[in-house]
Amino acid sequence: MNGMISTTRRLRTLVSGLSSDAHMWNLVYLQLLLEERGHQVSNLGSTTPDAEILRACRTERPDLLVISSVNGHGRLDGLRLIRALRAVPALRGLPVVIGGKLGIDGRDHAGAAAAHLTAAGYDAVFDDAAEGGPDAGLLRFETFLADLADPAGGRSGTRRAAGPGAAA
Ligand code: B12
Repeated sequence: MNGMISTTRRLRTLVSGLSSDAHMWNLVYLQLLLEERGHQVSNLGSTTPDAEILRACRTERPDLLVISSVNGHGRLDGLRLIRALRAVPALRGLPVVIGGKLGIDGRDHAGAAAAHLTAAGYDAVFDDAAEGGPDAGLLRFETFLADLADPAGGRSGTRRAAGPGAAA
């Protein structure tokens, strides 16, 4: 025993795709990842309208909203969603992240897009293009989760870190 007390908590998370995006295995993957780390998941599925995501956030009061998009429209759909969500006073403090294949152009634009999404209200952005593939983003996401579940744990402090190329 070293006298340290673990304060890690089980997060209640909402996982969702965005309105234009029909892909679903990305959502299943994230659900399994979160559940394997001990967190509770409510999965809203693919092609979910913004209004449905906002309704679920208001009624389920999650600790974290995880948005995933891979069809290339995530930068636009994700921007629209976060603006609507942050306009709701009760949801201004809700931690929200977005990740996946958020655009259809290259790495440079991906960095700028991550900065844009963070400025609009995301706590973190994990864009495969900006990260050079999904693995680095998933690793950063795991650190983000660990920080949120145990803020006293003293990891890297990734909250409000947009990702490569983005203004923190
Ligand atoms: C299966 C598939 C489909 C199926 C989906 C069926 C279904 N119900 O899911 C169908 C045929 C419907 C489809 C349609 C389209 N698709 Co599609 N599809 C694929 C495919 C082959 C596999 C996707 C998959 O299931 N992957 C497995 C999951 C587990 O992994 P993933 O989605 O890659 O997600 C990973 C990462 O992105 C990351 N991640 C994702 N979200 C998040 C969130 C967070 C927070 C974090 C940290 C990480 C993270 O982690 C995941 C695990 O590594 C990919 C190509 C490929 N080989 O990957 C194309 C692909 C995703 N599709 C693509 C496109 C363009 C389309 C269409 C627009 C094609 C068209 N012109 O109609 C449409 C869009 C339809 C729509 N309305 O959304 C492109 C997207 C390009 C881009 N964004 O740069 C891809 C990459 C193909 C390509 N190389 O061009 N597709």
